[in-house]
Amino acid sequence: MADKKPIVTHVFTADPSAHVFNGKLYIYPSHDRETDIKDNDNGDQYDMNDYHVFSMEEVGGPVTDHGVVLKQEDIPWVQKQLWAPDAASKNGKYYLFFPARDKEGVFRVGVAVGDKPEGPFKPELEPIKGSFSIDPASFVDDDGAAYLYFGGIWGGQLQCWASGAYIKDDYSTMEAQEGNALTAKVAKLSDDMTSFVSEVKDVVLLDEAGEPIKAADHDRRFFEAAWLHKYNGKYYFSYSTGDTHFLCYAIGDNPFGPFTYAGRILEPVIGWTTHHSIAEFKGKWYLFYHDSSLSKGVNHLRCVKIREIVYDEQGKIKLAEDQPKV
Ligand code: FUB
Repeated sequence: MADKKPIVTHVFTADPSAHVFNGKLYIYPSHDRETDIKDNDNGDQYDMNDYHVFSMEEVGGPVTDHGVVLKQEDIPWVQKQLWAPDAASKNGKYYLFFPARDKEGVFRVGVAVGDKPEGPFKPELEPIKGSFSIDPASFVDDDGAAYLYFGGIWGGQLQCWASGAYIKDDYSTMEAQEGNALTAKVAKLSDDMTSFVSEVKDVVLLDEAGEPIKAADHDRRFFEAAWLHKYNGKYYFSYSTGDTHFLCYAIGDNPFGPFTYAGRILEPVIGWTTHHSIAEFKGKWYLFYHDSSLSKGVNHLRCVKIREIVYDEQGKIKLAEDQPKV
């Protein structure tokens, strides 16, 4: 696979959520920073404390860094770890969704509101009621209905909510060991995008036989980094497999799923984590992802990159560079 250049090199960036607003491409990434915290399975080394927004007129063209648009010290409920964000627009407002640990150390999802895609964003004083775990990804359907996908196992604490209520654990068991895999979650958002108006539902991933993906199937089970996009009337749920380092996707007929496993989008990259988004811009589709090449392999110092993707006749996703040139 051809190497790609980071979109920016003056700061470390990760977990890119891409959206097109007013004809421009905006990227909402995590802002990685240096730390002395040693790597662990809990992800303590991902100790980020603010967000920047980036925009561009063309893929491959100059990138504007809009600077700090939200910072930890301005969010009253947050203790630490501003992880992977996403953004959405509705009714002329812009919303930045973000996960962070609250004062008790429990990951929740917050939302901050702005008047422009590039922020700044003013945080709500409390996290979204009923939210938990990490990696929020919003999806606004053609009918205006909006949904929030979220969840992540291991350090993302999804396993702590397996009973429906938070059970603090010692992280000795990071995920289900047998039976069906833990699932990502989805809830419908209110018209003002700041609360849930449905119950939190499971995002069920099925295998080719129509059976739920199993916990032992680490090549295909959901780990973190949910993303939802629509192509040709179908709903594509994509995600990271974490410890096997793949980006995979599954296809469904509505935003709540179920989704049937359809394949891999990206093989492992340099660095432990893998996290992405997919968006259409100026008639082409792109995969936004990160690796740790800019830091020469430091897991928590990552850089955002972009690759073009295409869909085959069956709606399967392929990297454009892997396709024969015609
Ligand atoms: O950036 C911190 C965490 O690493 C994200 O929330 C995960 O998706 C992984 O990329």
